[in-house]
Amino acid sequence: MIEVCEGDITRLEVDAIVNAANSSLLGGGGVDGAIHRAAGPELREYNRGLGGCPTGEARISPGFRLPARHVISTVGPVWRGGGHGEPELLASAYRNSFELALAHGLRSIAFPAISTGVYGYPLEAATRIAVSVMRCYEDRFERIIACCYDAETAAVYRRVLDEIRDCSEGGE
Ligand code: AR6
Repeated sequence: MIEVCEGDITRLEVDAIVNAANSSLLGGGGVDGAIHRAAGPELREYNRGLGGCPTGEARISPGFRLPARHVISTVGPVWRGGGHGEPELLASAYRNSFELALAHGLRSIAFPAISTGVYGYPLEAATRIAVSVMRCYEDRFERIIACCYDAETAAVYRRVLDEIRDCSEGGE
């Protein structure tokens, strides 16, 4: 079951919220800033011990002051025109976040629209990759939430979820 929610990911009571982080894992703007503010300084302190995260990989932390039990930080690609491995790296960011959640026995997970803000990935293309990977994991989770911060993103997710109904691991 994949749900589209419109609003602030930091409010969700789920096993894990995914953070669209940068490779330092120490905080930034956008959803990353919101998650660090809501989790408290403990998240930054904890993440300092993780030693960063390469693009396409994921790391797990406790949720600290968040209603979510864990934060899974992943680093999406910066959009550089599409010919620099961006689709594969974005698919890996989603896939590695799901795999980490499964390895920790988590059953509910919420994602922001990774890379579509500061990192500039075109929304439609990014959503098609996100949904393609989500379809591969929907049977293994109770809840998968696409947490969209604005109405335009939510509308694109709803339409793409209608169009893409099967798993295609690499994106498409
Ligand atoms: N809840 C849900 N979604 C949100 C929230 C929120 N509270 N706030 C923003 N968004 P971005 P990126 C949406 O820029 O493109 C940071 O500085 C936002 O509207 O947060 O992966 C990091 O440190 C957009 O749809 O992430 C990195 O340096 C989506 O989240 C860099 O930005 C992603 O936008 C990562 O850039």
